[in-house]
Amino acid sequence: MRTLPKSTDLFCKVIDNLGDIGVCWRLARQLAVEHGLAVRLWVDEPAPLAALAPDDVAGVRVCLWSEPLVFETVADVVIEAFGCELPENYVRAMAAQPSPPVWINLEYLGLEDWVEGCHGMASPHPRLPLTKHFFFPGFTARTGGLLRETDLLSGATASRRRTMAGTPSLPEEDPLLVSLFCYDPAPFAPLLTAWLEDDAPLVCLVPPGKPLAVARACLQGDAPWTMGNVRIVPIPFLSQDDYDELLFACDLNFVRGEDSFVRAQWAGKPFVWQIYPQEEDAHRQKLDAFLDRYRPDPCLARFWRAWNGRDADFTQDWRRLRQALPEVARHNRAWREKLLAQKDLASALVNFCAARV
Ligand code: TRH
Repeated sequence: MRTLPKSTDLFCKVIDNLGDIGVCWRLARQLAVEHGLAVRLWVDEPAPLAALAPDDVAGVRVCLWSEPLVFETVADVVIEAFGCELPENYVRAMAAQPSPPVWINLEYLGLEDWVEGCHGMASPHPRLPLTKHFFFPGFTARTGGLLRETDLLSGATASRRRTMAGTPSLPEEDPLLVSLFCYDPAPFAPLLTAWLEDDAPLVCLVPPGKPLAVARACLQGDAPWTMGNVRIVPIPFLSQDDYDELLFACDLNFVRGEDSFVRAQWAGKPFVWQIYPQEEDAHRQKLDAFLDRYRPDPCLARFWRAWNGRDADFTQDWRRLRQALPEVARHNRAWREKLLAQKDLASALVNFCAARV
């Protein structure tokens, strides 16, 4: 009979931005709520978590990661998120257990084909009787899958009206509702020009931080900004659950990094992805690798590349994309169906560990 793990220690370092802790929180919550594990989420900087996840969740204890780590027990499953390097004293305690825990290195989302070959690979510790396993989230059955809560789609009752109600004095016509989550080099100025040259009414909701700084740099006066048919409306930073709802509610989502990118795919709405920029343009290959899998309408692929810094005529590219949005939405719903056939990441992780505890 397989033994199921009962407890997990999940270690997360907040490097920059919100993706690392965003992914770790979702995983911690799902392991506790859906798989009954006692989860300790060790994080070196808890402040961003308070904004993402304002409510406590039964089964998840958030603990401050300080060195040397203060702990009493070692969990059955130890997850090192994104190669964050476990505290030395904790690793020694792992090795001293009568039966050592399952040690998982949770990797960043894998986009390229080589990920299948590396998913699940074992790496023995050079000195201690411990083995670390690499676990890659990804888009195929031979990877660890994607984070997806069981009730994500059944609970997706996002109300467009509710989102709209939060935006003051909207235009009379039914505008295209857009959310904008991006990094600073996003070419928002030419996009805004394209929106202004287009006749379609549009409302763009902008969260605080980098997205608002990007928008503000192109605008004058106080928010909210209205220019012709276009309104740019700052919104507060939302909890993850509310942000998910926003993605379901909008007609077009600009997302970035890793976690919001995956959530936009579950929302099944048209989205534009700004990939996390890497040295020597490594991210461009990843973007192309994903486009090869996802195979969207060519005008969307072109728009994504433009949004990620390639040469573009935004006026023309935007007009084409806007006209193609119903088709893009259809394609995304079919893409979502395909992804739904995969096991979700938390279940895949629990199965992987159950075979090894
Ligand atoms: O913040 P990011 O740019 O994170 C990035 C990536 O994960 C990248 O891979 C990693 O290397 C780098 O961090 C260090 O984008 P991402 O991944 O979309 O994470 C944002 C999180 O913030 C996500 O969990 C959604 C959440 N969020 C909210 O909860 N409320 C909000 O209002 C917004 C705008 C986001």
